[in-house]
Amino acid sequence: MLYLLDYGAGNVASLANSVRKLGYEFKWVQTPEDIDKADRILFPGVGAFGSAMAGLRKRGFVEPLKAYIASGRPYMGICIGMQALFEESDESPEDKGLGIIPAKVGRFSSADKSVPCMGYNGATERRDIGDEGREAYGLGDGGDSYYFVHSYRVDATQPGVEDWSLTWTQYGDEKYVSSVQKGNVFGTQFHPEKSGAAGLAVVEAWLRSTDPTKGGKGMLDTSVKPLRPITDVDADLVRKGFTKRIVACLDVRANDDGDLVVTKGDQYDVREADDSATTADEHASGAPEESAATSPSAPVAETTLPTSTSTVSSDPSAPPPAKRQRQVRNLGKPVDLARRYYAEGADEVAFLNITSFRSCPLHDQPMLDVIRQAAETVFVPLTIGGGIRDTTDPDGTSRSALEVAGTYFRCGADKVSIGSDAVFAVEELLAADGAKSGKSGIEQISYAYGAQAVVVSFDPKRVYAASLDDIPAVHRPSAVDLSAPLASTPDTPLRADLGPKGEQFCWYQCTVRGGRETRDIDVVQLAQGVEKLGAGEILLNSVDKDGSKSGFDCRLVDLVRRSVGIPVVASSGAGKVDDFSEVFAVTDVEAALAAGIFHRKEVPIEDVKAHLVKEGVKVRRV
Ligand code: 1PR
Repeated sequence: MLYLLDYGAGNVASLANSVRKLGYEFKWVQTPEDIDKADRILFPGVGAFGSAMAGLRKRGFVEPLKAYIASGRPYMGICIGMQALFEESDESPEDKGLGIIPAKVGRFSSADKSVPCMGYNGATERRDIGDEGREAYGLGDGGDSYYFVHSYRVDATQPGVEDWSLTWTQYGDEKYVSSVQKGNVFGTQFHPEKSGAAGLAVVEAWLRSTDPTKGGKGMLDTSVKPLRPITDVDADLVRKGFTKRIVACLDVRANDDGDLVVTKGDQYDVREADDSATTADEHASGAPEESAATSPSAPVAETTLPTSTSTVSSDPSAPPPAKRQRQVRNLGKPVDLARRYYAEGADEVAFLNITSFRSCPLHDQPMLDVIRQAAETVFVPLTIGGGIRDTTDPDGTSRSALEVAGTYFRCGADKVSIGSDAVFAVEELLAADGAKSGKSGIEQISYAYGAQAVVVSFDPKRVYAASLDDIPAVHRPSAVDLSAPLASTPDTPLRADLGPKGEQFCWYQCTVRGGRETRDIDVVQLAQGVEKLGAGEILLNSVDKDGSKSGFDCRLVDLVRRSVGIPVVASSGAGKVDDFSEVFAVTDVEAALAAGIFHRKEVPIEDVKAHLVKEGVKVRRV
């Protein structure tokens, strides 16, 4: 029997889904005795080295696991499941690893690149494994990309790893071990269950070869094959192996009939344009369109699913509404669209819950089902945002942001995205002169699940000024000149993008509650604050550009990208394929996200990727 090892970490559902999809049955390791009983073990390590080893120790799995590996039965470890094979990791020096591989895990240097490393990259064979080895491990023709998400890595030139290295990969200037194999042990630093078809081929190859009932002959030992020097491969080509990511984003909310739909706004207004009408939210609360997910003043009826939330009554005796209401734009069903984007080549899918389900207990949240169903067939990373904060169930049960996030991870989300609460946390950080409280959702989720699992979603708005002197002194250092090229690419012309009255400057003010409420901090303060608190990525929207199809706000993207060492996703304003090549050409941003043009099929993801390839930008092939 195949066993999957779960030590209470993040998203292990996706690997389970991929195994099921490939037609294999499995059991979860629940007790140390299960490890003894297993014929083969798959260890989907997620999160941090320290919490993984602590989780194994707490459950009494460490010694049985060592004995299992020593017995010669097949073992496949993914990410932390591979790193656990080493003696130790700089991530958590006090927690010893399984000590199977006589080397240690170190940290990526952030001098020349973003850390965590988050994205798709190739895997170059370290040995002459030939067609037989490639087939045994599902490694394809060498042109495939796999999803990596990690801050710690095994230096490929470290003594002790040569005997074990199956493939290596380059990120920035560093060459690291991307898969290991020796005897009955196989491990990948990348997540095959998040790498589309190329990754599923790796899982399938291992499952097939280790299954005697399907003719499997056991694991092929590639460690006996001749070693290739790392310098054999053109380093420049390999460096370019790290791809830019294209992210499809789904803003999800309840429409007026109570159905969960993907919607899309213009400057965050998600209702159909109709000047003579007003919004349901205006009827209900006197407030303009908003993200009910974060609004304490949101009407409860707006939040209730599956009960109808319509404010238009079918009761003939009910008083007519004061004004005709504008309908929430309905661009499709969340899971259907996510599947479509996966098939079309999206490198990631983000779901932003922009409605509120505050009358639902956490475990009945409709978005959990959306993630659960999407994760069954979408094998690229899934992010969920909206409402990741401390909440209270209707029965008074308190739910911490950590518990909310953990619930989504267990359904199949890889990352959670925090919006309003991140702004509040950074305000507190600034008020405390940079002293961390340890209590914010970002800190707690990052500590438990790793920085790579915590995205912060920014919703900034431009504040225009005719001169720098008109900008408050505290925000002046992060003001931008809207007529100048970018600091990172001063020789590349960038069109002027002046304010409505010809203003030459602006600063970017942070907002909360879906862009409704401005706060007195700027994007650079927010970016540096969330990085300090432990966020692993920034999803950078722009209220001004949202839905405009006028291109990304490259000045904003460059400003934020230069202020932090974590990856940034450019979002809002994509209207054509050139907008993607522009943002990648003039900024160092790692990924670009779009919503409206993908939903309306105006610009297919395939066209974006084909255009980027033509422009010399490396992207994942599908
Ligand atoms: O504050 O932690 O509950 O998170 C709320 C989340 O919901 C935040 O991530 C916030 O950005 C998002 N949100 C809230 N209200 C809206 C709204 O539209 N009314 N959506 C909203 C944000 C922007 C992007 C969009 C890009 C690309 N929408 O999600 O996908 O702008 O669009 P485009 O390519 O069509 O231009 P919390």
